[in-house]
Amino acid sequence: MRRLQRGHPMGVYPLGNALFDEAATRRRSEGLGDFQRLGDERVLQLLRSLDAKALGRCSAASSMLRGFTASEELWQVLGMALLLKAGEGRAGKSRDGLKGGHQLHWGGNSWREAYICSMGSTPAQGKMARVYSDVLYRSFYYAATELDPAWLATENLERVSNLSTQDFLERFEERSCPVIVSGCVKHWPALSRWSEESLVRRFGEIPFAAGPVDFPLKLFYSYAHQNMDDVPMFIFDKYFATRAPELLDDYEVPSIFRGRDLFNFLGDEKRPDFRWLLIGNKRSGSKWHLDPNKTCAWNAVVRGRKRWLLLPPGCPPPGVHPSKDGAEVTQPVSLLEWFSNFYDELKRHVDLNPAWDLKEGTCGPGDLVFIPSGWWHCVLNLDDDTIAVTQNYASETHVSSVRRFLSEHRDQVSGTAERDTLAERFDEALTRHRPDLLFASDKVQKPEATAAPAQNFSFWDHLRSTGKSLCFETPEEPLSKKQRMSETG
Ligand SMILES: O=C(O)CCC(=O)C(=O)O
Repeated sequence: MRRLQRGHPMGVYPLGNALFDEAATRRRSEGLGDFQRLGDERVLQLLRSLDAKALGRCSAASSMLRGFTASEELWQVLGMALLLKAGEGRAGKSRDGLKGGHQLHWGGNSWREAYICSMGSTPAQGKMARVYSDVLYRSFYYAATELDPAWLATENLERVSNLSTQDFLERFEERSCPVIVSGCVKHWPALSRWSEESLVRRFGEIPFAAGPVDFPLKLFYSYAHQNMDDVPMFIFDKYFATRAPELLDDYEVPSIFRGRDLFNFLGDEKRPDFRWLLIGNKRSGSKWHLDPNKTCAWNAVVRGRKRWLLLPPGCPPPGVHPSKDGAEVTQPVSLLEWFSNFYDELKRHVDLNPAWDLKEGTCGPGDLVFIPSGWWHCVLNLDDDTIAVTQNYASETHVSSVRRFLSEHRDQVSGTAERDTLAERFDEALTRHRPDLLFASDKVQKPEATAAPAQNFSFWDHLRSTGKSLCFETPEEPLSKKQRMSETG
């Protein structure tokens, strides 16, 4: 059994624990009043429509509502709204004059505490809610469970070093094989220049994108060290080259990729987004996905370690649901929830189906992973202050599938405001600079990579194949008689 690192700070427990508390049902009905008939998800949904003041008033009404209103998801939305307004203020386009209004400060250990402190108030401390709810407990459980060493045990992603461009092309890119190139970027100045301390000194007030909001870097690190999120936010910023151009002096495109990106012919302004800075703490990371526009990518680690899982084209992992046309990918669970509930299932499936060629590996500082076009991948950061740079590119080896994607799936083209015309603009650029490729790829038009028939797993497949429901296990503190009989407030 994986161990919890701590108990829920507001006294929320899994629903099953209510069996041992005689007063649980009465406390719920009295504590929720007219809302007692609603399921927990519905109650939470109602609370989502309240502002911070109303949430505060509700929380004083009963211990049950104290538990519900402490839910981090409610306060994260409010906190992110503050960040968005601060961003509008910075850009000088705040509609409601909030420029110079409340800024988010990361005081405390949670979005709730941060928000309340940012408003100049002090969060109420101490009183535990003693609420039994899987809906409320679930995110805390995945935020507080230790990583399972079994998730990190396999290393079958090929690892090479000192690779020439020719070798790389012949052995990996042309064959669509992922690989870790050890020490590929160990000479980058970034390896000695980038860390929390030095980056905050250089760029502490500069905003970087994490999810839908921009965090000033200093605030981001405060958040990253002290949050209770099951999906910790991390910096994934495509604008870093304009926001902090000095960062470009600290790294270079590795020689095996240099000068081979055909999208370069479009110029920096017109090409699709292609480079990102990534900074995150342990447990943050990227859910299963495919890279945009059928590009290949490299991802180089500057600090910390990243755990990689990759699956070939046409092999979506269990718990991940691509739509029929591939336009949407739904992974309803968080990354850690996926590892907790689906990793073992994937391993069993891989044992039975050799086409599901699961590759697993860990990259450390100076290492780089190559992700071929069309490969599924997810990434878990294993250390605090994990920093990486990633770039996507379109090269000669897979230009035909990129061209086909751009012209046949225009609505799925991403990373550019002019998605409808990217196919023609790319072809024009190739006509000017590499007409040979245009001609060759017109003739080749390889069929889409189909290493194995696509198969989706549902929640019910999970139940059928494992016989297990998704359940939480938690250590329970013994209840005192007083707590068992405690009344609603
Ligand atoms: O480092 C990460 O979190 C993964 C980035 C990634 O997978 C991507 O950019 O496609």
